[in-house]
Amino acid sequence: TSNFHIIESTLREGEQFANAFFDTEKKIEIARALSDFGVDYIELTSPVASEQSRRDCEAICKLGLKSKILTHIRCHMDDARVAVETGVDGVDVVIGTSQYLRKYSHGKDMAYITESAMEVIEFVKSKGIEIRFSSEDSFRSDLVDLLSIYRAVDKIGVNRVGIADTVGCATPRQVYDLVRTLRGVVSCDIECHFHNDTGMAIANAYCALEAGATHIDTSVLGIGERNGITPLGALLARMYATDRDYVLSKYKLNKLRDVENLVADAVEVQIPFNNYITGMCAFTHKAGIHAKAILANPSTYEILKPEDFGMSRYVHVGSRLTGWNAIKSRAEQLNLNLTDAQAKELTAVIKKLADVRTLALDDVDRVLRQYHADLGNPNI
Ligand code: HCA
Ligand code: CU
Repeated sequence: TSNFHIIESTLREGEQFANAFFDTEKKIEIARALSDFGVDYIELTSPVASEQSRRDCEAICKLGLKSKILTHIRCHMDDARVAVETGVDGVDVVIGTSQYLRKYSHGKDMAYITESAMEVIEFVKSKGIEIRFSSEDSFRSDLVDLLSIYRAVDKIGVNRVGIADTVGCATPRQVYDLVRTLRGVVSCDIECHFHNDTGMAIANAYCALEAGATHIDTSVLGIGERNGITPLGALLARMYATDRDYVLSKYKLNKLRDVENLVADAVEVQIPFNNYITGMCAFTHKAGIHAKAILANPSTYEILKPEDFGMSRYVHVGSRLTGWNAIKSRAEQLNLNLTDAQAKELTAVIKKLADVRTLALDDVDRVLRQYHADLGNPNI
């Protein structure tokens, strides 16, 4: 799983999100932010999608970003001819291989698909540009068909082959099996793309890496067609838990929140409350038992260190579940010293209040200060 690469598709898959509209300036701002963050590749909408899409693709290629720039096209010479003129470092080619797509989308058989794939690949390669060939709806495609086309494109020298769970139907075990099988068939890199319709997109990405995939497609906050794909932040959370040093060395994790805010603003959504790493409660500890252990050693209940992501830990102190260790610690933060017995007594007061309604931090602080002041005036 180590040594994975991120193909960041906010500016391609993400543009397929219902709310997404990125003008040139916004695309450039997002591309710069992603490159600065450290993603390996930035994938852009096809230059044949519209005139402006083509111009934007060219403009982003000219920025000289650290990330390599890709565009995403149909398996078609008309598209390929335009793509290679944009200045991209690589082209991601995709064609539907499932019975559904063959019947209801392009209507082509496997022989035709293979032939046009070969033509497009040879052409893009002849321009000295990276090329990836992917099937669409891979998990509802015939396995023999898939493996034979991947074997053929691997032989003529694609940089990567791709698997896409276009409809979000795949499970981690199916992903593991398919990628494992494919790993035995091709020698090139393997890219995977997972939709999240049934909440599998992160687990599937992880399983793909375990099985030998090398590249994972992400988008910021997971935005994409329908409910989207593997979120960038989620994949990084997962991979940080697996190999912290590698992830820390490669990505500017403390910029994650800025990147997410940038995209959230651009597409007019809120960061979900329970978002990986950046959600409002991602590092909040509430129950007394948790708070006590966290104050003694954060690793007890945290596998992600908030400071590695530019975030901070928060110990909730205003609920009926709050324990005295948390109250004592809060008092210390306010420079008010309490004995254990006093902290316990005060905690009982706070729990009683919090049985009526949860207290805000301000409320707790007020009670705390009052209690402390009263200690100096025992007659009041
Ligand atoms: C789509 C295409 C795609 C392509 C994935 C890829 C998918 O929008 O339907 O090229 O890696 O999900 O199949 O996004
Ligand atoms: Cu997709």
